[in-house]
Amino acid sequence: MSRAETRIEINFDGIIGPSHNYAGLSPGNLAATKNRGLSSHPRAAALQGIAKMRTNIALGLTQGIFLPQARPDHRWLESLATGFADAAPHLQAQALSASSMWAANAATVSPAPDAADGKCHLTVANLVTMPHRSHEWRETLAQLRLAFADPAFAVHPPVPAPFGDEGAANHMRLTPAHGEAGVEVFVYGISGGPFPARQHVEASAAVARHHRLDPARTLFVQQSEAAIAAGAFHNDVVAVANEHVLFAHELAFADKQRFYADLRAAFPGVEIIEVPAARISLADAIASYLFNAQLVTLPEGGMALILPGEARETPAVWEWLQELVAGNGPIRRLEIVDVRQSMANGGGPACLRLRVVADPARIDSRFLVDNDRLDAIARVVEQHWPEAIPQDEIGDPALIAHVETARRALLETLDIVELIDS
Ligand code: SUG
Repeated sequence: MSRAETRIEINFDGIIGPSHNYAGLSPGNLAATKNRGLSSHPRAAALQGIAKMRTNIALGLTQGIFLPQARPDHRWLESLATGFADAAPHLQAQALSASSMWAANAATVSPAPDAADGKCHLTVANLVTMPHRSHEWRETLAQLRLAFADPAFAVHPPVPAPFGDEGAANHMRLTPAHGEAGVEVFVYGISGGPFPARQHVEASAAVARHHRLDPARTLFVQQSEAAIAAGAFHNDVVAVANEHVLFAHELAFADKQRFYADLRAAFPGVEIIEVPAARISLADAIASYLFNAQLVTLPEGGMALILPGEARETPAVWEWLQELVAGNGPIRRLEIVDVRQSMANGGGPACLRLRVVADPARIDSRFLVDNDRLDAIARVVEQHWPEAIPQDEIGDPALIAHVETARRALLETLDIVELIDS
């Protein structure tokens, strides 16, 4: 017997793993390369992530989690015919990275109303451009297959290399309301000056086909080379969409006139809020992560931007935001969160979450959280997460034992033991 689906947006945040560190592994990500070599603070990092989830819950939003992956990734090292103790330092760092915390790069999600078969589709990102992220997909796939095992979902393995795919960070959806059909926008790069374009159009097109999207409601848009060259290694560093609102920097797209025209033709109700470069430079937008805010619809109506503290500290950005909320537009509220540990690796509030529009009753409830479950997670973090990781200690066997024990304790506490050896 079928029952009515109650489709809402759920934000799944990656819990920041115990091996969080600053190895500077992502060229083109200015924060990560600038902070290379600093000591990281995994415990504070994970607690900041938990506090952000509590902010979402306090706003009345539904919150989910993804678990940290097993690090170091011994299987990946084995496939390179080495082990952690013997591996070259750069391979050790790549095997140990906690980068799966940035759940916006876990997968691309197309909600059921957009797909010809009426299923919610998720395609795991291959993340092939950066070695330290190229091995995330296997555990991500296992985790998504567990969380979204219900036949309401179709979980696809990654598209093959060499076509780079970085998931939802390069995907936007515009719709009158989350549970209704929408227009899906896939943003790809071709070149970015000295930096790699991580999202390839061939990958985006393959994801759209897997998701059985209607070509009339699917757009492929090139990110501007200037944005990538300025440090916008993903589209979600210069643009974000929610329901009928697109919020973007003037220089985000290669041919914005054409994109805006195509978008208005496909969805006449769209409201485009563009930030002029004369008010906020690309450099300020990227340093403050203004566009890496979570743009969310509040249960009482209206939208809020959940911003990193860095946005408040950047005068041009904060001034512009004050004018935005004082006006009569859809964005009425600003919430500031402290995710500095993640920000120092180039990951803001929006990087840390994957949006899924679905009926929560269809999702494995172990992946949904309320404040009590967050309390339990925080207790494990406080007890087990390393307080600090100095960069010159990442090869230390004692540290490795520490992070492996910590992750196991979390999975046992949450009773998600299937993923321990996934
Ligand atoms: O892929 N940083 C991540 C940040 C990802 C942010 N995600 C979104 N914009 N959606 C990246 O560049 C740095 C890790 C290190 O250098 O150790 C890192 O991988």
